[in-house]
Amino acid sequence: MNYLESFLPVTGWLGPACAVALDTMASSSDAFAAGGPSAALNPHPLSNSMKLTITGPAIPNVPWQPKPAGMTDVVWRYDANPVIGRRPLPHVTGIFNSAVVPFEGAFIGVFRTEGMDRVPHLHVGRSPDGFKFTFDPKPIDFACDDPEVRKQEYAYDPRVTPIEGVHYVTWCNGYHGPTIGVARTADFVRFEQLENAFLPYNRNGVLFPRKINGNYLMLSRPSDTGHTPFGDIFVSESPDMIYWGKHRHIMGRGWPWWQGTKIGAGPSPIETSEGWLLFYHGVTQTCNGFVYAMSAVLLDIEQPWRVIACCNQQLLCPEAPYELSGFVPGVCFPVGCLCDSATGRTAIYYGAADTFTALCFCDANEIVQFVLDNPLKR
Ligand code: BMA
Repeated sequence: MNYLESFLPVTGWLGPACAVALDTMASSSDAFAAGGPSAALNPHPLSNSMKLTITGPAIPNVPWQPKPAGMTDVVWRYDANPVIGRRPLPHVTGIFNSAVVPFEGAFIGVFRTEGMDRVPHLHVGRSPDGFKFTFDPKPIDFACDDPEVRKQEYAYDPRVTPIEGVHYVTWCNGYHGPTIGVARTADFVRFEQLENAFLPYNRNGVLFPRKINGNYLMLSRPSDTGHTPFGDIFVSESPDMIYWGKHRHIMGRGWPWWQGTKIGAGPSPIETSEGWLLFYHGVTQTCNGFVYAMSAVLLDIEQPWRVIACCNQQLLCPEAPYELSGFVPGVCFPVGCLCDSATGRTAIYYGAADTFTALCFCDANEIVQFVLDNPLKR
């Protein structure tokens, strides 16, 4: 067993019957006694009593595949991955780290597209079913009256967040170094670019899907100009999506090893009765470079800088061939998430090896339970 495998979910914990509703799910934390100093010993009382409620759209046509028989992990891959393969368009080396949302009964998204010069741009893509996509051939032409704001040396890792009927796009925007670009659209045809949210250098700007106490909230990860060897998740507030302040630290890199180097928010958080469910990436450094994996954390609803419980292990890490072989081997980078509030069925779009777009699935009920039962002890 290598050191990464030593943090994988313990085989045999849930067994084939684990895709059950939260209120009927039995917990067994004993299996985690060997999981290191952060292993949880006491299951959260939600296990046997309450039913989780999820606030968000019902997405009856959410892309979905049931958990494979015998699967003991709480996150499982689409068996026909990747959904966007190598060289998906002429003159395009890859489309990855991209966000998808439900739109008018189908799906739409903003996609990181890299050409033969490897400079990333954002394109709109559409899908009838969330599995097969077509892409606008030209990058998004953001409308913006201020030429200084419109300067965009590159654009990558977009997130799309609907708030009060408007879709906001946030991305890593090249303005004398990476910062967080912000735009809004009503129709995915016209995009209005707003002020960059922060001074450089910053990455992984992710909006909450509603105002909290009257303000917009954005997660971000202050960084440097390169392949940043550090990084914690912060949250900032804005009354108008222009001026951002009240910066609060949410959580830091460090322990355990899978997230020892840096962490960053993934898709927009999902509102649940147990807190905001945030999927995020964590990075560890190896003798072959960085390895990117995914986990989940629950944040307080009204004060999301307060962590209710952070999972004590990664939930998805590079194992599949398309995650291990590509431009940057060893990357699972979650960016988009579709959660059906009626069932908890959740599809997560993640970039694989900075080359492909892949899908994985989970039950939000089960993830919340798993995080509560297996919290990181810092
Ligand atoms: C990060 C970002 C991501 C990328 C990841 C792995 O710093 O640049 O876009 O997927 O590195 O290369």
